[in-house]
Amino acid sequence: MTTKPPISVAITGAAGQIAYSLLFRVASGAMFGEDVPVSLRLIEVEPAMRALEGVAMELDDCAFPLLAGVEMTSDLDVGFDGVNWAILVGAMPRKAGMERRDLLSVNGSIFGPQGRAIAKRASSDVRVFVVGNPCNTNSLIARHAAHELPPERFFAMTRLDQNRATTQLARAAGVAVSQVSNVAIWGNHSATQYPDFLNAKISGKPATEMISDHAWLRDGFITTVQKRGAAVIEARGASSAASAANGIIDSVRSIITPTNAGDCVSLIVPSKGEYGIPEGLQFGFPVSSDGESCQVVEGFELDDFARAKIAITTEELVGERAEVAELLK
Ligand code: NAX
Repeated sequence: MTTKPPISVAITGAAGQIAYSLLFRVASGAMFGEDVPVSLRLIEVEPAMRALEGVAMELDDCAFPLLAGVEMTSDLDVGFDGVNWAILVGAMPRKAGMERRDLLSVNGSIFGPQGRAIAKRASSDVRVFVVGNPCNTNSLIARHAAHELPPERFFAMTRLDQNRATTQLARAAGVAVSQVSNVAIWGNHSATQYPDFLNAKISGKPATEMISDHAWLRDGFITTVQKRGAAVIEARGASSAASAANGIIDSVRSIITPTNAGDCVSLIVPSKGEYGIPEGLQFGFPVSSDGESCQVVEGFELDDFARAKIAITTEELVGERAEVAELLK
């Protein structure tokens, strides 16, 4: 029997498809460890509460020994009360004919109030991990709305992209995925992201030494990773869910666990101007954790090709920030 106090985790979009792959793994101990109880706050919009009740029934029916409690609510003040982690998955998907600007402002009306409720209600050690798209800018909106909290508590997800890139590199080199390290995803979690092969390592050596087809690295590799989400939708008829949930588990674990020496994890964190990225953007960087806090890893080699790619994704994020400027005051 474990005697550790439970970690309280709020998850929005809890009746959605990513959550359906996520909640059961969190409750089983995959996120915080097999000796750490968890208490779940499942947050949904009113129309999804009935479906959420069904999910909660299934959590009951698993009889997870680590699951210390499940609460369902559409009230943000209740949902974020005392939580140690806020995992923000629910968002408004882009609908046909919707401009990016409309999408950003609709999501502003979700992530602004959530940020404020987190600042007001959550535990003083709260960390916020944003998945709902456009996740960089949604995490920027939440961070600004929760200006009482230190900015470095706000993260968003590029880990699914890192994992996708890792598998592509392993396949190309004919090695196991465990041999691939130091894979960074730069910038926006969108089709402009830059998956970095130049600094990636395979069996401890530069990926560019282990993969001779450099034309593929500069083109096919990058576009495969950038467009993988669309390829999954095309094949499955639905967007990535289990792999996204897995990315969330990997991300949180990598924030609370020291990073191996010489390796990095891909996370979206606030820019302090590293690598010339405008300060304040929520930007995908190579990051390392000491188990308590995360730092952008300095010293990555960026050639002209990489700089040009990073400039494109930076420009997109600067544009998104300008479009939600009203929400950042
Ligand atoms: P679903 O549409 O299956 O589920 C979303 C759920 O969120 C719904 O149940 C909806 O009722 C709920 N919701 C909407 N607004 C809410 C609010 N204000 N408060 C609480 N709940 C709310 O989408 P799903 O496939 O689970 O994807 C969720 C989000 O993850 C989407 O925005 C999606 O684009 C994003 N993704 C992000 C990824 C990343 O790497 N950062 C990858 C996967 C995914 O595409």
